[in-house]
Amino acid sequence: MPITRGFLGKRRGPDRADRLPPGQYDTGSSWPTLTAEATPNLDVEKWTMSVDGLVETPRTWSWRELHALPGSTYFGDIHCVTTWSKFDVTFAGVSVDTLLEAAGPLPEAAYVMAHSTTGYTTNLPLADLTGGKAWVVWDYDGKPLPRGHGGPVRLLVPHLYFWKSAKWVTRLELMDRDRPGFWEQNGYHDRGDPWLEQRYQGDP
Ligand SMILES: Nc1nc2c(c(=O)[nH]1)N[C@H]1C(S)=C(S)[C@@H](COP(=O)(O)O)O[C@H]1N2
Ligand SMILES: [Mo]
Repeated sequence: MPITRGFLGKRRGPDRADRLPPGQYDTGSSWPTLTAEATPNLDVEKWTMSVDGLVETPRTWSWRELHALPGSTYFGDIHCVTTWSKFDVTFAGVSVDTLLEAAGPLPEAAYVMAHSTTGYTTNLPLADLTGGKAWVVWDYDGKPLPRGHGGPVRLLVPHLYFWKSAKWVTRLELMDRDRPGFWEQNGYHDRGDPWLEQRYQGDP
């Protein structure tokens, strides 16, 4: 079948249908807000980012110190377990690799609990936070991250369902075994890979 110029002209990068994990729809330009707790008014002068637990050297960065680290940007898609996906988003901040390298994970560290200032938690395999797959971000589309979306700072783990991207993140705790976070205790999957449709406990 001949492909017309008009059809090709509408395409941006890989086929958008191929970028939609099973059971997801494209939310377009809208970006739903999903928050279990009250949105905090986080003061960056008091906020700190820590990496602790099973590490050689527990580390804590102030807002200013975090911004002095080499920056890193994500451009791509995000996927929420409530079935919306959003294409072509840009976040900027620092790679989680940079923070982990500074703290030095111990050999027995295999899982991480991400903690928010609000008490929200979510668990992840350490391997899902390394290798350029996860960020601590404060900038969305070239502007400060909106408060409702976790501003001034959130975790970003875009290859997993978005509940793993803890808003108002303040701490990454390295652990030797997996422990369920907030949504995971409430029936959601411990890993949450959208391409495997790991939505609930018991899914593959
Ligand atoms: N602190 C905190 N982080 C959170 C949540 C939350 O309720 N509290 N919800 C999670 C869920 S279920 C999703 S889908 C995304 C929603 O992010 P958004 O509101 O920016 O779309 O944040 C995740 N991070
Ligand atoms: Mo979600």
